[in-house]
Amino acid sequence: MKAKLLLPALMATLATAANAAFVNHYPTWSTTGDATVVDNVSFLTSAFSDGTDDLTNQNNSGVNPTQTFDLETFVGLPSGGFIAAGADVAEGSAMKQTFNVLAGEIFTFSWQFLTNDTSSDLAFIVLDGVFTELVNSSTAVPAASYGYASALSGTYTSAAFANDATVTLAIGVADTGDSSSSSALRVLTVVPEPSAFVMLGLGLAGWAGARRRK
Ligand SMILES: [Ca+2]
Ligand SMILES: [Ca+2]
Repeated sequence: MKAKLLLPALMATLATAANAAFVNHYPTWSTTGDATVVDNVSFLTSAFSDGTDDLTNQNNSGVNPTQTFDLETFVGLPSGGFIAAGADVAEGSAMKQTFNVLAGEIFTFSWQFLTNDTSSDLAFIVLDGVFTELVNSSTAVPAASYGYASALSGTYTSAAFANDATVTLAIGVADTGDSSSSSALRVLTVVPEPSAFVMLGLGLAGWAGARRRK
């Protein structure tokens, strides 16, 4: 009886522990550059507001993408941080949020990269000052969507956090090499949640505890 009840109770406790204050979508995230909500999903582009960097104007907000140095500052990189990470960023847009995580938690989100570039534009995250590329134009495949020539979708899952912590996550898209042939990133819900490993571990502990109490 107890064993049957304990695992659902633990899972409910963990679900509650997952950051209740966390907010999924822009505009609650702070943003820089061309950042909007399209079809209820955060939408970032590297397109100028005057439309001069594409055959058609891909800018959504009327705000220009942010230049390299200011973008580095926003996402939490030092000056020269993009180059140091191997990304020759010209301009881009980003969203960021600071939130609490518990030891063992991960965060995960789904993304869709859209591009008119065939070489090196990219989407990235910066987690507490550490740059990670999500995708670049060379791997996008022809698939017209939202006015772009190519697209690629994926899911990002972080490593489990070792300790309870307050972390800052920035997610962005950027032109690299030059500022033409825009790219965009759609960011679906970002969710901090207990890792499967922690869920399994606590589930087994609960099962063992229940057996001991019999
Ligand atoms: Ca480009
Ligand atoms: Ca551009």
